[in-house]
Amino acid sequence: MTDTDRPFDSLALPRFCGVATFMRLPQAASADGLDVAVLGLPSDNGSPFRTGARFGPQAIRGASVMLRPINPYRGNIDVFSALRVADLGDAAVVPGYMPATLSHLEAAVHQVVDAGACPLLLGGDHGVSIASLRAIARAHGPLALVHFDAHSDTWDTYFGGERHSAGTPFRRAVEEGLVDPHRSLQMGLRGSLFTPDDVEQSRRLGYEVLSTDDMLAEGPTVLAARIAQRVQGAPVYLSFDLDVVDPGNAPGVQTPEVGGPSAREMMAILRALHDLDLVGADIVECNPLYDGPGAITALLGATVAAEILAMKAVLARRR
Ligand SMILES: [Mn+2]
Repeated sequence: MTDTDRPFDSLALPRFCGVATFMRLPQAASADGLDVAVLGLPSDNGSPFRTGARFGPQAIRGASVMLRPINPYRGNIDVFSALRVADLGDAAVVPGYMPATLSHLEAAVHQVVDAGACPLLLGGDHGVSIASLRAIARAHGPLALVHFDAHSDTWDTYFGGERHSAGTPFRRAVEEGLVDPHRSLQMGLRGSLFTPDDVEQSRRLGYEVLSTDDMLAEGPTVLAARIAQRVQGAPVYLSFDLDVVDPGNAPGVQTPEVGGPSAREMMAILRALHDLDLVGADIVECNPLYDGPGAITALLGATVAAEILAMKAVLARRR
């Protein structure tokens, strides 16, 4: 690993200088030789409510210049001496055209997987996840989904039969055999429902479902053990919808839901996760048009992404 593989040192060059890549990492044109490739999926074609997540990847990158390379919650690991990571920029999208956008996103993620790198994806609304799951499952087979979200996103159709939106990816993923629901969990659900059946529809698909109250009552350590037991060592796709966090700490999302975990509680849960065989992850629904002062949702998204990198770094160091 050379200095040019590492992020800019913010003790040498101030954070506000230069082009804002994720965590000030080098920018790369392809994922060749990388362990993890950061890729933006700037589509909000799938947003039934507040659009603007198309600006999420750049907002997360802008906030991520704050983050430093050492993770003290995982044995002071130097993430970028354990992993070769670069920022590939954004996938192409076709604003207003969902099928074309999903094809472009899938192709972009597939290029990353094909190069042998793990995609770390910055959304975009949650509708992007079906594209990345298609690309990643093609290489790894059915994935164990570890999904944090205030909503299940397992509805069937929207607006007279539309099958792809931010509210449908995890039903489509089961139908298409991309995730194994019996090794998957959805965590953090809360809030009002369209029908009394909204949560049961996920369980009928085979998912294990935990409400926000269940998740917080269990606590990080017990929850982490439950997740490890559920995924049974299968390749994991972690999908993190920022609306799982309370809108007080994450206002910049499409569909805020009152009464969620604080940023502190959520980070404690993520920091308790170890040893997951992560083959892909997304952080979605960052919408800077509705964000609070200080871009707090974007900063949370960046911090979640950095924690996922650190989790992978620990595994890579051990191998
Ligand atoms: Mn979602």
